[in-house]
Amino acid sequence: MSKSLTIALSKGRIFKETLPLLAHAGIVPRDDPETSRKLILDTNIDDVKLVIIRASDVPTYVEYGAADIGVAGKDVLLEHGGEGLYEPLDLNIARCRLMVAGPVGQPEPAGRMKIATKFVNSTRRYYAGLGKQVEIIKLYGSMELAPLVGLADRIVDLVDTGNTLRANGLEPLEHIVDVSSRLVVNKASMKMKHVRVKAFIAQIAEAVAQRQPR
Ligand code: PRT
Ligand code: MG
Repeated sequence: MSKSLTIALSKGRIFKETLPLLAHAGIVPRDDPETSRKLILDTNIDDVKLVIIRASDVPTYVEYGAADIGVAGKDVLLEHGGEGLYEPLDLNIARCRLMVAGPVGQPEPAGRMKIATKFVNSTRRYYAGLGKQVEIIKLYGSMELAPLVGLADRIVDLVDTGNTLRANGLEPLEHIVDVSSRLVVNKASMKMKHVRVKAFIAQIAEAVAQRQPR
């Protein structure tokens, strides 16, 4: 197995917030995924490449070894299931909260509530833990719309500033879990590329520790 490193990232907030951490490890991409259409980015180091994929695909690429390392939100990892990969480091970036939200001032309806979300597994676990029977409606985006059009009583979504909820007449109701992005590592890469992967993790950990806590 070659000792090259492939790192899987999504563009947008995770890419932006990971860049300074990579720089601390001496890795600088040669292209900007926001402007380039390339899906594989070379870096200043010959055998280090970045693959740019959907946030929710990162655990799959890393689990199957298409990437040695990845950066994924805890929300995504909770949905994917964590058994197939290592999660050695909390990067403390792209932070937000997974929450239950609903229309402002609307009390909980009697009977089985309808909950719209793309976080089906986390939602199921949360309500099972409360011992509440709910109907989960899987959506792929724009969850905020669901209560406005009568598709659901509540949504489960990520909240940062709360502006998206407010703009749609919704309010945060229950906090499910704090979310931040994690470094994930392929299990075989951790063994076969041990020295290189360990050194990389140590450099990223140092960069995280040096950042000001938010
Ligand atoms: O967009 P795509 O479908 O490709 O995938 P994605 O939405 O999962 O990717 P992306 O890049 O939007 O998010 C990547 C990761 O960033 C998520 O998996 C989270 O771990 C993390 N993150 C941090 C967030 C937010 N903050 C966030 N605020 N992801 C999404 N949001 C959205 C939220 O879903 C809601 O629509 O922003 C809106 C709420 O923000 P506020 O500030 O209005 O509360
Ligand atoms: Mg998005």
